[in-house]
Amino acid sequence: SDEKKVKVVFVLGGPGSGKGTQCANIVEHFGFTHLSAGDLLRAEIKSGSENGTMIQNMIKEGKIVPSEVTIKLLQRAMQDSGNNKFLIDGFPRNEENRAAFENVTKISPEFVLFFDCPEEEMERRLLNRNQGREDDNIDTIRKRFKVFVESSIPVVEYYESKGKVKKIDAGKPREEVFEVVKSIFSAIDK
Ligand code: UP5
Ligand code: MG
Repeated sequence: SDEKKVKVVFVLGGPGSGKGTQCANIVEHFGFTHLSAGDLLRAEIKSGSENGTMIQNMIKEGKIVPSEVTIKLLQRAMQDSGNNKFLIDGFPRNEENRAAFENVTKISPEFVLFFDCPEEEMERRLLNRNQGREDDNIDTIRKRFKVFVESSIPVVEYYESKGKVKKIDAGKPREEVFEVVKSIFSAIDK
C-alpha cells in the first residue's frame, strides 16, 4: 500500500533546542518535507477555524493540544505535500500523542532525532527570538519546559527502549549541530 512507502522521522527536543532551524537544513539537503506541528497549529489559529481559540489558549499555557486536532492537521499536510518523506517536528509530545498517531496512521518512525540542549541555552534562544510568538515570554517558557520534562521526555525514552533515538548535542552553534545531523541523514540516504 501507499502507507508502507511513507518515511517519517520524528524531530524532538525542548523548546528552543533548534528543531525548526535544523529541519530547514535537512529539507535543503535531503528532500524531506518539514511538518512542524506547532506551525500547523499556529496556522490553524490564523485561519479562523472553530478550534482556533482553544488552540491559542493551550499554546499560551504551554499545554498539549488534543491529539485528534494535531493528527488531523499532520495527515492533511502529508497528503497535500505529494512527498513520501517527512520530518515531523515537535510531535509526538506525550504518550497519548504517540499512541494515537501510530493507531490512526499505522506509521512508525524510521528513527527519532533528539536535540539535547541545556535549559539555560534554550531559554536564552527563546527570549532572543523576537518573532512575536505568544509563548516566548518567561512565564510560558517555564511552563513549556515543565511540560517537556514531564510529558515529552517519556516519549523519547519510549523510542530509546526501541533503539530508535539518535541523540544530538544541540547546545553547540548551528553549523556544528548540522554537521552531526548531516552525517546521520547521509548514512541513511545510501
Ligand atoms: N537557534 C537555533 N539553533 C541555534 C543554535 N545552534 N545556536 C544558537 N541559536 C540557535 O530555534 C529557536 C531560536 O534559537 C531561534 O531564534 C533560532 O534562530 C535559534 P528553533 O529552531 O526555532 O527551535 P525549536 O526547537 O523549533 O523551538 P520552538 O520554540 O519552535 O519549540 P517548541 O517545541 O517550544 O514549539 P512548537 O512550535 O513545537 O510548539 C509550540 C506549542 O504548540 C507547544 O508548547 C504546545 O502548546 C503546542 N503544540 C501541541 O500542543 N502539540 C504539538 O504536537 C505541537 C505543539
Ligand atoms: Mg519550532
